Amino acid sequence: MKHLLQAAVAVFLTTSAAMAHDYKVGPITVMHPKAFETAKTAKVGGGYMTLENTSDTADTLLEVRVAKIPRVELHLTETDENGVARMTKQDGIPIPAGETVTLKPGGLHVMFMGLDGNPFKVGDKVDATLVFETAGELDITFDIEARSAKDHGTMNHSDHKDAD
Ligand SMILES: [Cu+2]
Repeated sequence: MKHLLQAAVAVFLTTSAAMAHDYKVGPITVMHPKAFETAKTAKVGGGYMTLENTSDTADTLLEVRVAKIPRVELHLTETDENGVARMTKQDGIPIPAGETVTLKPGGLHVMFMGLDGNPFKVGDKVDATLVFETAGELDITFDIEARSAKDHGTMNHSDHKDAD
């Protein structure tokens, strides 16, 4: 009986953790890392997630490493007064003490570069390692999701140059 109960608890814990799709290292929680499906000819894809820092010390996301993708950068999309959006490479994404930073289309994002011929498909998973300045390294998985109508067209990465 005792063993049965332990097994049931273990299954419950495993299931709820998988559904939550959150990751934790020290005071940093990474929520729902995802990327959208890409066109067959796309060279780049965007990665999004929410980063929460519950400590009273600031941290910085320095780097995202993906074994199977040649280059991964951190980008910020900004729209100027003429409505022209441009992306600039960031040396890191600061996560202030006690604050939550959301990477989303049209703002801060992870840029997966050099996808040529290897598009993201819905249901695929991209294993990655996040490197934080203070909290250290954290293995996460980006879920590839369908691009919703709401997100579509918010940011067009198709003319983004691979070499910048
Ligand atoms: Cu970008």
